[in-house]
Amino acid sequence: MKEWWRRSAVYQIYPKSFNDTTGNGVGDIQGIIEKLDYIKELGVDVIWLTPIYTSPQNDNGYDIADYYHIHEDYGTMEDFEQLLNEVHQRDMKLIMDLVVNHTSTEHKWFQEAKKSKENPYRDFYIWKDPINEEEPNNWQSKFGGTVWKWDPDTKQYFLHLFDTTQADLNWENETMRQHVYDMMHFWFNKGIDGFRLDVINLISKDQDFPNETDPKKDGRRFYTDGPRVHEFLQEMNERVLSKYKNITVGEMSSTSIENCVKYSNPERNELNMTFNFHHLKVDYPNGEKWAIAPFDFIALKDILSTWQVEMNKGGGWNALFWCNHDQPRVVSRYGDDKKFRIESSKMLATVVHMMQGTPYIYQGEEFGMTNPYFEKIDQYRDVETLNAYHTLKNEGKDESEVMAIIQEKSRDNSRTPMQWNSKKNGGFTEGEPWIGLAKNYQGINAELALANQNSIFYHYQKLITLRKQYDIITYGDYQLLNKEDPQIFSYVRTHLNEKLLVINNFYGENGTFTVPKDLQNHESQLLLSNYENTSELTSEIDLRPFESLVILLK
Ligand code: TEU
Repeated sequence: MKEWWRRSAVYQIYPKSFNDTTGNGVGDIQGIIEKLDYIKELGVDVIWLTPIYTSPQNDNGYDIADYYHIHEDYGTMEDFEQLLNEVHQRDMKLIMDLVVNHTSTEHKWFQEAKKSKENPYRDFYIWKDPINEEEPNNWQSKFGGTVWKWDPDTKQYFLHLFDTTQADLNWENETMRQHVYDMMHFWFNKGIDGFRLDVINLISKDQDFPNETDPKKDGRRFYTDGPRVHEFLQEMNERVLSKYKNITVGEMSSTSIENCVKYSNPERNELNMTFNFHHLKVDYPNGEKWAIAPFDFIALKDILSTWQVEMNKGGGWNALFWCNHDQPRVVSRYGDDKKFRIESSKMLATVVHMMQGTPYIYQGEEFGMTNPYFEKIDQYRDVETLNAYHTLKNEGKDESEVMAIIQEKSRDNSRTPMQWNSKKNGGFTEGEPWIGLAKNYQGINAELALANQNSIFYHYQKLITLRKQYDIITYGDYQLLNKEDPQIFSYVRTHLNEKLLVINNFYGENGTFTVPKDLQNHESQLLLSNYENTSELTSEIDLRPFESLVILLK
């Protein structure tokens, strides 16, 4: 349990929206280099870069056309090598995004594969004949519509779980797998420190490709945590990962705790840790993303807590996070991005950073960036959002209703440019940004945050410092308190003879927290709070709106 990454924090960069040095409106690698001191200042140990490989950018780089080259808007391989070197000089590590559930249809493997059924690359992808002149089954794409795309030349369908230009790789094919492993060696040999593995739990499909019989379901049960996924990851570990000192985090779509224990328990030699998304579905009414409902607070506590306890029990390890490039900004979602933006951002940060796992911070989260509240569909860029817009319209919803949903749910909520300062385009670009900025950038930006010792930025910095100072944050057992409390999320961590009490008021009203009997009469020390003058630590603690307290008990 002593591995370095268990007490690390990771910073996620979405290069397209991070920092543009060329004026073309798109972020680039030199832009990242320019900001490394800023990232270092936050205190993180690792940087994760979302895909920077050659790509037609239909899904902002998750559609890779060439794993061995840098996308031209981002720079060159020399720029990348410089970045890696500069990251290492600052004593940080760099992990890349490994997208191997699918490639772009522009990838040369696919270009070959579609030439004929006999092509040696044909079997790198998943092709099926029509059944009764229709799609081979009724599975639904994550981005809407069928997962099957017809190829008129060779008269077969190919599978795409995501966009029609993201063709799923056939992991049953050993040669294909070897090509993936070779590519991973290439990047490790350049000196990278690991990978975030995109939707890695979807790579093994039920080879019968059964029809989904439940009309409420989309077929995902036939490829999520599929039959051979653990075997494939163990093979990848044996052939590649075990040969380097590195960190791996798997992105697990619709997964289970049982599987995440398997993916991340070190004894099984698969990955180091896993992302799951169950805590980010508590605002999906009836499991539906494209609809609006207040979040279910009790469910949120229950889900996060169950994962804390069960992953620990099974020897697995959680990646902790609220935000990434696919999620709306958490302060706009579970916090209050107007009246209590600062307090609620800090409170939310505390909730996950004091849990067991490795925390991930998504660019802009560290100073409380909000959703942009774009009003028109032509301000959105994301393929999933645009598909959803048409689907919702086709269902008969009117424009204002559809836009209200998209404002809350679009992945573009987190993809607007980094707000560096109050200047033109928030200092992101001198040109025309590829996607607009949130209008609030003059009041919410990195420069302002750095200039104020009470900013959200320094709260994150303190959380990371505490993680380095107190073993209990990394190793302590977790127990949820007051499960049914409709306002307060409190939990206690226990390690050796210490306890860490974490109390969070999740709402904009005052509240009271009663310290459980067995935690009273301890010597207590306040490690962190999100208000300047701190509350009195009695057995009944009065909490102000979104107040958050971290208390060490001995
Ligand atoms: O996302 C996987 C994924 O399933 C989602 O988070 C997805 O965005 C969501 O289900 C849509 O509602 C990963 C990447 O993070 C995402 O950006 C890519 O689009 C996707 O894989 C395909 O590579």
